[in-house]
Amino acid sequence: QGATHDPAVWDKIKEHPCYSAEAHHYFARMHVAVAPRCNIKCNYCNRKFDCVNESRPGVVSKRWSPEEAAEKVAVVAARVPQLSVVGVAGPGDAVFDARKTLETFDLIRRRLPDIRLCVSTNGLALPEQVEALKERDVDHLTITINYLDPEVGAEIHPWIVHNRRKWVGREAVRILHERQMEGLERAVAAGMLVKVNSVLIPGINDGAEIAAVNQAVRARGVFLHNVMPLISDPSHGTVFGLEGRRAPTPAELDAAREALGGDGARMMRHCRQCRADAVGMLGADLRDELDLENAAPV
Ligand code: CLF
Ligand code: SF4
Repeated sequence: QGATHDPAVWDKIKEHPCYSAEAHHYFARMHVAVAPRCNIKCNYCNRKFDCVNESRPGVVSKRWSPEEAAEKVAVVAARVPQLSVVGVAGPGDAVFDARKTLETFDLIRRRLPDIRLCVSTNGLALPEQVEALKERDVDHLTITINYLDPEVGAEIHPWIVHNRRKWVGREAVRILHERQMEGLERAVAAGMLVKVNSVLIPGINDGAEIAAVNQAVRARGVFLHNVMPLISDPSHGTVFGLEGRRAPTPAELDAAREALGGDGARMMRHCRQCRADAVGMLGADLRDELDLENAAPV
């Protein structure tokens, strides 16, 4: 757990409920679903719903404009003293839809200069946006990385849109992989604490592949690796290109995390696979209680 002894790093994680298992008992995050568009296809994602970079599939998040989002964040900050982090995690890709994400952050910063900002992305559009995110003091960045081997990748991501062109198959996943690694390297070089989420899909990327991902991202200075289970309930809409794939059992998930984290490397184990509009402590959503749609402005 080396780097947590660094006071500057500790300062950045001590109030972040995802980056510190301890902090999730005391601090809350709020997601604002301002980024509806996405530039890749994940076979576990139903595009009508939310990005599962961070979110439970099969739920439709409340989408806001940047202005609405900033207003709602101010309302929550006034009513939820534990609020320490605001993140954009969809419902599409927060970095592909960078204009909206950055505008939202600028508006939030004017009202809440001390809040921590967090972003989740598939990484395809990341290399060019690292600087703009860093300029806004985004210290926490999550990239979803599910494969290194293009054979494996092609089973998970059938196509991408890059440079105004659609790419399919191995060519698509080769580009996505290169961009994810470049984005990760640039973000680490910019001083961000980068977390990698990997969706564990039995029979596709479990075993050697997930271990290879873990090695590759650790070699590039990732702060935390979060291996999350595929959610394969058909009612959640995740079956499309992964027809017949089941979620890992809790024992399989534990074993995969154990195999990667055995030498003390940082593994996240308390992820709740939040919705793109989640508000509150992890696992205890306050959306209904706060009734944000009808809340008076602050
Ligand atoms: Fe949100 Fe993600 Fe930031 Fe956390 S969630 S953008 S890092 S503030 Fe956290 Fe939720 Fe797991 Fe994400 S528990 S899904 S890891
Ligand atoms: Fe869906 Fe997110 Fe994948 Fe885009 S990156 S296809 S929104 S899971």
